[in-house]
Amino acid sequence: MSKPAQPNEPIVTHIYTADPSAHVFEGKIYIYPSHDLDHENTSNDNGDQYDMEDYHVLSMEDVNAPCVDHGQALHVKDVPWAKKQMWAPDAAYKNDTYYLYFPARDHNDIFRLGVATSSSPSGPFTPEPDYIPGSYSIDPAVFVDDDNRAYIYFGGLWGGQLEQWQTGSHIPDGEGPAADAPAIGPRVAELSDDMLTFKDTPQEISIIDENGSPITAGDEERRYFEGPWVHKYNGTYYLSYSTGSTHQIVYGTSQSPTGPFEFKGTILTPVIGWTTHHSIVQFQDKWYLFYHDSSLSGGADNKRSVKFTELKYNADGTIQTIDPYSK
Ligand code: FUB
Repeated sequence: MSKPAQPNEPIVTHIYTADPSAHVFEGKIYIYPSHDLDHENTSNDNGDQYDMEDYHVLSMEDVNAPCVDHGQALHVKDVPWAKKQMWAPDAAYKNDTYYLYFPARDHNDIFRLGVATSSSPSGPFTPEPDYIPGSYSIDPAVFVDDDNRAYIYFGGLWGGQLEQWQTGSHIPDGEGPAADAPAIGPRVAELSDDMLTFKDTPQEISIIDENGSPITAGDEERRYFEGPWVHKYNGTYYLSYSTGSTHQIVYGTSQSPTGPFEFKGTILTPVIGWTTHHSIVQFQDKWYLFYHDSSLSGGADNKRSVKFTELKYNADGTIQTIDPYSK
């Protein structure tokens, strides 16, 4: 019998896991992470060291229970359009079906988003034969609103190739904007009723400061890098994300699921390892932050472990900053 989960400790230690997307399905917490491989890779800005091949689904009966690994839920060899690098996934439930959304490089080395389906939250998942038409870049996150409309958020800079899609078409040598120009925003598209395609062309989300001015590309403490996550609290939409090069999880709020989002502050201070990636979920009467770090591997960027901790709001709806290593 494995040990009960503990806040700020790896929820599993028999494999490396990262990029956790947590949801409550069928009364339990299900976690959809990346599955980091235990191999040596030289790190570079293109993210070649993140060479993952499959997904495992994890679950916890509650936050004090042992975490269960349900085994392999999808492998890249079973996805006809995908070549390599199964990066951060997410899952959603609608139409009596569980949907797994995932990025991977296609056979032209372009990151695309795929979807796979299952009748069970733990999988296994059956992939659609082709990627979602019109999809690109990485880190899909799906939010199903109270009115049952579903939105997919995605995009990541550098190895995630978002700079290559600023015009909406693919420009392989596309570069980021000047430091004083608006930063590149994540993308959002409403999903079709069958959850398998975009209803419309993805739109760029604007992230603004308290004066209504766009956050600029040079503002690396606040600008969007990767790992979008949207949740709703007291009727307000929260978009949280990684700032990449400054290694924080930050957030903004909006009255619309498509923004603009006004920048509010930091949720998670930097963790051990280059990447930071999270999700936020309500379970029973508390809210939890799922995140990863590289502590178990002694700091290897590409060998991360999923952890969780309680997330608390202030009375005005702002989120209290979490330092995962504070005693
Ligand atoms: O795990 C591979 C990539 O690293 C993810 O897609 C990013 O969000 C970063 O965590």
